[in-house]
Amino acid sequence: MSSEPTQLQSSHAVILVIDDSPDVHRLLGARLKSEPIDLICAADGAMGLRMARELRPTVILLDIDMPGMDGFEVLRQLKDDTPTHDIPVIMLTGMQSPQDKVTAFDLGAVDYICKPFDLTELRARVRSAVRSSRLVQMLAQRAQIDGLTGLYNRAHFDARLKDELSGCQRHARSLSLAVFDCDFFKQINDTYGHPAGDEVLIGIAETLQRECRASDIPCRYGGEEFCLIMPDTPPDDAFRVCERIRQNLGAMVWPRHPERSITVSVGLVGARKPSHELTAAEWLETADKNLYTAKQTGRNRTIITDLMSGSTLAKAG
Ligand code: GH3
Ligand code: MG
Ligand code: MG
Repeated sequence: MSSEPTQLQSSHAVILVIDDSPDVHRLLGARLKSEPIDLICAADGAMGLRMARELRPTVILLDIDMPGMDGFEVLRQLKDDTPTHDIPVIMLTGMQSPQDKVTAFDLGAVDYICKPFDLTELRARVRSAVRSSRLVQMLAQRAQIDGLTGLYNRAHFDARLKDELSGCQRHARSLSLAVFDCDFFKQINDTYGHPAGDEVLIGIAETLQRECRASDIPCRYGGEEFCLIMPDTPPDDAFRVCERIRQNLGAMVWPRHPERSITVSVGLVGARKPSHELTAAEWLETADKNLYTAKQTGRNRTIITDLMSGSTLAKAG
């Protein structure tokens, strides 16, 4: 999840053709030349699967009848693999057998095109598959975004923390994780109303985004709790980031309640070289424990655990 799919960087749709016939590659290239697409070709199933995983094309055109691994087997593997599962696949079939079409649909193909290709039909079917692919992609992205603050939501956080932790463990790179919780937030809602509370949440999200690095991942965990994943950041650097965020928030004047400032408590955990022994859930648990200690010892402070030295340190504002 750390690298974004290629298609997000290009306005052109990327179409991957998997077909053993070079003539078909040439023919499709010529027929689809006028479309706003980039066409890439694979000559067999194994190469096609590799390219699909690496390039995440918008749509795949897949020949059924290929020597070695046939199109049905390729389709099965595409649908079994998370990175390629949602890519729409159009089957290319030379045969008129209804059973092949039924099998293809059962395995998860969205459409089929019969050879020899009818030009207008081919373009219409490719365009329609590109449209549905973009829709699925947009919905998948939205499902990971918090509606109020625009930050990543908890679903994204859970998957992303696991991902970043295993990457940092594998490459012996530092990692830190912070949990922020707004102090006495319920009082803001109760005293100034829910919209004022919402504005505070948006303000916290904006501060997190502004004060962290582009490679950091701020998320809304839920309610008035936020998480910040900081890859390649040792705990002492992460501590400085958290303190800067905490102090900036504490100094902000809020238009709806200029007389009432906002503070946050922070639980932080980090390691220069994350060990393979601790899971993402255990990292979060440690950060949460530190947050609890921050609340118990007066709020508006950061409590940090350095997993290498095993030390817990409290700093108050
Ligand atoms: P503490 O200092 O111990 O963290 O106290 P607190 O009042 O911040 O914590 P508590 O968990 O008691 O209250 C959290 C409140 O956050 C309760 C809930 O109604 C409110 N809340 C959760 N989500 C939203 C939201 O999206 N908008 C607003 N305005 N309030 C929310
Ligand atoms: Mg809370
Ligand atoms: Mg709170």
